[in-house]
Amino acid sequence: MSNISNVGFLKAIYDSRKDKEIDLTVVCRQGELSQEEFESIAVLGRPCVFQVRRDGTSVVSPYELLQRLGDRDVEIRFGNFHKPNEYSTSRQVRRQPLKEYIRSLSGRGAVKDVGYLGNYRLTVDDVLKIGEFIPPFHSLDAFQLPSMWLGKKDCVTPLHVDGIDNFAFHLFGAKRWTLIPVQAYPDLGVSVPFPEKAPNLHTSSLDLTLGKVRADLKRRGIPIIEVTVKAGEVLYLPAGWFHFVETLETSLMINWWIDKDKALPAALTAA
Ligand SMILES: O=C(O)CCC(=O)C(=O)O
Repeated sequence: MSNISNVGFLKAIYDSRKDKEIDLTVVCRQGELSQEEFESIAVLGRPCVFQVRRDGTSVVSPYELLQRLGDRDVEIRFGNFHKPNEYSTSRQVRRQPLKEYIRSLSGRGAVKDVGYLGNYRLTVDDVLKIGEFIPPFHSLDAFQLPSMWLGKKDCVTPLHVDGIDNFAFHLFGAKRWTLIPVQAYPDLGVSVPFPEKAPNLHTSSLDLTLGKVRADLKRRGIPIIEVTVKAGEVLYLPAGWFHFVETLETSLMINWWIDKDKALPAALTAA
């Protein structure tokens, strides 16, 4: 067991929740959420999956992405980016035209050769070129610039927590999110790799690609939730939830984190 690090919002979130019962259901809505419903879920710090529109415009194709943003160069992650101890610190990055990367996704290359376009910063205008993937419930100034996550089956992001609220729009494909609540922080072998630059990024040394690690967590009674999020759906992931993310099929996700200097995690505003 390690102590919780007093860096970023995590200690405050942990303290506000450590004695509360853990609700392990993710609210999943086949449709939109009203502002009131969202607020009632967010103050409890509960994850939620919903849709922003049901007219088909919340889904795009790789071809449309290529048409709209394909001409730029992007940074692709290579190497053992799925290994917890190497995550963030020793991954390699290569610049490549986005259109080439998109084409490589339909080839037979393995993820280790094709790489993962993870956490690539976009502008709001870039997002609007793809579609109306702007988060609801907050004003746009409360958010950092959005990030794009594009990759093929088997891309993985290891277990970590960002400590700020997140809206993740899934535009094509599907991802499985494994979620562990903040109450388990002391059991997850956590460190803070960049306390100055990214005080809310806390990473776990547990490799959830290994069945024995998952089995051990279950044996120790650590709560784990799995939720698959598909094209057209948005995952609202409140600050405090550790997440391990597996790409199940070629996927595009655009996420928006709240800017830590502009707004607190919703669950802390209720305290
Ligand atoms: O989709 C991924 O691979 C990781 C996404 C993530 O960690 C996040 O949105 O916070």
